[in-house]
Amino acid sequence: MRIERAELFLVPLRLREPFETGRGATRDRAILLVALHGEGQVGWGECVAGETPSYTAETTETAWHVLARWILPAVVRRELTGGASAVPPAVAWIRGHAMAKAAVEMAMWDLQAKLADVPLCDAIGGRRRSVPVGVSIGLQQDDDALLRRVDAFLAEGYGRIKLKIKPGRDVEMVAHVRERFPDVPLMVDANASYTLADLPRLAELDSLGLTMIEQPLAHDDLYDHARLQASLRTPICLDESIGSAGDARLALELESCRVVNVKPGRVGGLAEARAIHDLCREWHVPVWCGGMLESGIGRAHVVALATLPGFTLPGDISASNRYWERDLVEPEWKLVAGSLTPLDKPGIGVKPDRGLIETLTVRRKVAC
Ligand code: OSB
Ligand code: MG
Repeated sequence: MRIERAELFLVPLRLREPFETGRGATRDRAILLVALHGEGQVGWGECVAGETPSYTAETTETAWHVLARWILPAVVRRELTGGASAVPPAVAWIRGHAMAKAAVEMAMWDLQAKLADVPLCDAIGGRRRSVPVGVSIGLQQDDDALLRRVDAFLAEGYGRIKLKIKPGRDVEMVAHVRERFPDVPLMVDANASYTLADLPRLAELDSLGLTMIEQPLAHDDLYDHARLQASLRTPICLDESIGSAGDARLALELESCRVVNVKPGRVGGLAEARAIHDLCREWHVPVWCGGMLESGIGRAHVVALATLPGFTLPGDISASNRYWERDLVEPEWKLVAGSLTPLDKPGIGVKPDRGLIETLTVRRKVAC
């Protein structure tokens, strides 16, 4: 397969409400889109890097730089025998920058599926046709505001609630939600804001019937996560700690977690995400698809991934209206009976609204 031309777009998009985690708040996203043109079709990908280097080291600006300077030249007008699976080896010499690489790899998957005239979920081996989803709720002003948000999302049909926590905003806040909603599948995400010294505090979460505690400790601390997991009944889920299938294997061997959050952007693409899914299946460890406040383009890739059989837990894959006044795709992602369903159309299925994207774009680059 041959890419004749690649385009990068930087599209500022304001969230309908700020999203606050233990590591800061986000209101304005800078959506970085990749379009790959080849053999008469266009494949779309989205780079999920944030505006600040607080989740991983990457940012929108580092990703733009590395894409424009090295990743696109490694794939544009080159013979990529094997299509999307030829992308990771072509960019393997570039250390790190998983999100920048993943954007191109995912665009290639879309292009390849479109050329084969099959939906992306079929192209990657997904069998399920509808994926039950949850919602990730940021830190709110106070517990009353949080209870109102939880209530509203449950009313919309989300089947699982994830609450962001941080030191000082944890046990009592979560207990309030649990009291008010005794039967709701509930979990928390600390975004690496605790240390092992907080063990007694984290152990208090054990009595709240949580399905899991996501990334309590530092991104590079598999050892302490294993010590923490040994003292908790609640399963630990790792997010930031898992950058590859190799990391996942280490985490499983060390018993650092009992659940894995898989994000194709974080691990360098759909193939690596699928490798983590396969590995966790062998270990009988459940996985679910995380989200990165993507536009509907990045979301389409995550929905396709979530159709693989091991994704037995609802992911952070919410509908377009949870994030945006107006999404960049047609049709927008809608929640139906607590699920999202990929369209039965080639590739990602949804159509990027090229007119809207061009209107909103503040920076564009063409590589050929
Ligand atoms: O930790 O899972 C996370 C968003 C941005 C960066 C990291 C995370 C998140 C979310 C929101 O929790 C997921 C979503 O709804 O897209
Ligand atoms: Mg997380």
